[in-house]
Amino acid sequence: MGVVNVTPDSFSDGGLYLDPEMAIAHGRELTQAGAEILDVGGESTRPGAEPVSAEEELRRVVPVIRGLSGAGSRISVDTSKAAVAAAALDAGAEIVNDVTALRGDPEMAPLCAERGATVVLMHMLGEPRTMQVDPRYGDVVVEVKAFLAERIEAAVAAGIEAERVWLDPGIGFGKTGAHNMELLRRLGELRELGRPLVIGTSRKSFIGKVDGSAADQRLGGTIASSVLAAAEGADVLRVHDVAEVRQALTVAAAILG
Ligand code: PMM
Repeated sequence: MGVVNVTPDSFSDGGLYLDPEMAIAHGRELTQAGAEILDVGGESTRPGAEPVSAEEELRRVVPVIRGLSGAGSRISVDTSKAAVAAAALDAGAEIVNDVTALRGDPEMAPLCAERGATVVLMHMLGEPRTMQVDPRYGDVVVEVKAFLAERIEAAVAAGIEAERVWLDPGIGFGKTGAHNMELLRRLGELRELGRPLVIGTSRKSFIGKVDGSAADQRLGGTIASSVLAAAEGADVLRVHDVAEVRQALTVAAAILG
């Protein structure tokens, strides 16, 4: 899954693709590089980010989704707002990547049910504005797993087919570096939920906490964490650097047979 952020303020690529033509060109490059899915987002969820109105988010993502639809990758929309998801699905998206796991907007679950969308349910402790202020868990893996199990039930209760639910432990969303690494080390426990796992480590600050690297210098850490996540059973890797991660995964798979 390649990341197409149409935002002024995402932590590693904010402002690069605000112009729809630039975002579409970037998405096409990621498709060429082997992205099976493009995740188009118009609201930054980086720690401390301020929320964006539905109108602004729509203005950012809809032209980009329209421009990328049918160009070779499936499209997901990274949003927590039902109005944005509805317009994105109309424009050609088929996956709704909701970092609030359907808790952000009461209309989101019924919309996804009615439209037969695939949904990504992600774990986040708190909300982006405050989530990195002293996050605490007893056992982070047990708690994230219980949360995701509860969100699967909520999705199914709202009429979303269980087969259309993907799960994501939310690397960096209300977690310390140690929490993120514990989750990545024990992904097998989340596989027991029986649904595809999405993992997004790309350029995230837990990498910088290991070696002091800045956000634009974390390709090696992104590759290492993505390959290890795949080896632990991750199904979808949400990354900015599709060509490099794809090559790493292909070589790792060839070695492991
Ligand atoms: N990370 C970001 C945004 N959306 N969605 C999912 N499902 N999983 C993630 O890990 C995730 C996400 C933040 O990264 P960005 O600002 O580089 O897009």
